[in-house]
Amino acid sequence: MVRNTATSVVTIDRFIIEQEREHPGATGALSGILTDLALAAKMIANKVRSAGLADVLGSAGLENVQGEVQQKLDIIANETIIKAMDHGGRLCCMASEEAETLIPIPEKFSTGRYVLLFDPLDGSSNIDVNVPVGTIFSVLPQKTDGTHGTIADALQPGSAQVAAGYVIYGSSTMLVYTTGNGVHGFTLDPLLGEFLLSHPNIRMPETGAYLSVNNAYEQYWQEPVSALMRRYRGLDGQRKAMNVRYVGSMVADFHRNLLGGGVFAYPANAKSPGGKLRLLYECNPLAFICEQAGGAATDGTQRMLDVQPTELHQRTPVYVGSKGDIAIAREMLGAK
Ligand code: AHM
Ligand code: MG
Repeated sequence: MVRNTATSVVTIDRFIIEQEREHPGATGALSGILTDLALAAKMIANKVRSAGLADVLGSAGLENVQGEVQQKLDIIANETIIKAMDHGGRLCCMASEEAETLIPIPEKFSTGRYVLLFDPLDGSSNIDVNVPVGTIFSVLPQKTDGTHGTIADALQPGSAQVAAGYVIYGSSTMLVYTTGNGVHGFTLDPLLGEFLLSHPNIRMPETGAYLSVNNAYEQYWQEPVSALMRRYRGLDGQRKAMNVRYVGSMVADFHRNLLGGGVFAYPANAKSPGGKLRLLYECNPLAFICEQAGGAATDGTQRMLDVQPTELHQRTPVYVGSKGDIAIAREMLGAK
């Protein structure tokens, strides 16, 4: 008897359309945003792949072989996303970690009812040493009435997100996203140029093996944070020791912990009293994904997704990961 052992091949486009069918009232706008983001991700992946050749082709500020001026990769990624997303008629505005103010939709294009927030290339200082970097995105519904969005549309708590995701440019390129209906991962087949469903319905283990934190800041942490980290590392005898794994690229550290279980933490410290990472472009999208995979996230005082943002580039402390381990953080930090 010949058994069919083949698993079905599902492209991201088909998966997005099938998910949309489960929502009879859907207009297709959100699906269109996700499809366009997948295209932008492929374009950025191409650039990241040849980043090591930047010196050969011409370094920043110099002309490359085509006579074009080379730009830094995070600026290129930023422009790639803007160009892929501004003309689809689905967005009312965008905001990026690389842009100081709101990015408007040009007058010549029609607008839609969604807001896109993104970090085009997180961990970009790692590019030169060939460590994975990532793109992070968050989609919110427009809450004001005008055709063009305002800052109020971007300053919504993470619980208002209708979609969030990230792309990791690692040993393979993966796109992971949620629309509030589980977390699904797609791996880019470089020959086909397609993202294929490789990690359907990702679930995060209840407790984890990995702790991702920059221990160099230990001397600047307040005592409850130090005590929490000692707990995670098994030094107070209350918990099995976690392994410390810190790449310095949030997407890479988060991705490992999402699949294997664990905690990513960037606490406030005396040098960065408000934390370092951005609420809108980094912490909220990853918190949404984490919750959807069965995990949790806190800023050390309350659920991350409940924080009311007050400014576009707001920074926040963050503890995101396996539910059981974040419960320990909440208890030891006195969070809600
Ligand atoms: P960036 O947005 O400027 O790239 O900074 C964000 C990065 C994260 O990816 C990473 O977790 C963190 O900064 C590392 O910071 P540090 O070197 O202070 O540990
Ligand atoms: Mg960043």
